[in-house]
Amino acid sequence: SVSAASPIVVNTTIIVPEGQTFDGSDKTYVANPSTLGDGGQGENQKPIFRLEKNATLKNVIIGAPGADGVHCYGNATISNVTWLDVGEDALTLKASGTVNITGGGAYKAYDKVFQANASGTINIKNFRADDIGKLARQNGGTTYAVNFTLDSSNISNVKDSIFRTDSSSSAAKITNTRYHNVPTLFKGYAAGKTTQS
Ligand code: DGU
Ligand code: CA
Ligand code: CA
Ligand code: CA
Repeated sequence: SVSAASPIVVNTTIIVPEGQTFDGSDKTYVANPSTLGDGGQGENQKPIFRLEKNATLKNVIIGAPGADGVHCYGNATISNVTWLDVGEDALTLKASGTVNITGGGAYKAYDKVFQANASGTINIKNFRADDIGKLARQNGGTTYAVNFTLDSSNISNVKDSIFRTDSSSSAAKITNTRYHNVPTLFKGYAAGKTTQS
C-alpha cells in the first residue's frame, strides 16, 4: 500500500534571505509545537517561514500545527502556498511592502488568515479559503494605509468578513470572486474606500 509522505517538522524558523526563493516542491511543513507554537490562538508564536524583503515562497503546504505561519518583512511573492489548518494566523506583513499571493488556499482559520501589521499592499489572486474568521485584517487600532485586493478567488464559510480595518485611509477591492456563506465583505472602511465587481 502507499502512504502519504511524512511532514517536515520545523524546529526553528526557516529564513528565506533577501531576494531569494524557497521552493517547497509541494512538501508539507509543520511547526514543532514546543519551539514555534501549537497553532492555537495564543499570541507570540513564531513563524514557520520568515521572508526577508523581495523573497519568494512557493509550492509549500503548511500543515498542523501552523504556529504563526509566514512573516514577511517587506515585499514578498507567495505562490501556490496552502495552509491546511491555519494556526494563530497564516501570514503577517511585518514591515512595509507589497505582498503578492497567487494560487493556494487557507483552511480552518479560527480568526484571521492574513494580518497587516505595517502599511502596504496585499494582493490575493486565484485563492481558495474556507472555514475562516476573516480573510485579511489590518492590525486593530492602527491608522496607516493598507490596500487589500482579492481577485478571481473562491471564499466560503466566513464568520466575520473578508477585509477588515480600523483605518480611514485604507482601501479594499474585490473582483471576480465567488462567495458562499460570507456575511460581510468589508468591515470598518470609510465611504468610497471599497469596490466590488
Ligand atoms: O489587536 O492581538 O497583530 O498576530 C491586537 C492583536 C494583534 C495580534 C498581532 C498578530 O496584536 O493579532 O500579528
Ligand atoms: Ca493575532
Ligand atoms: Ca486552525
Ligand atoms: Ca499572529
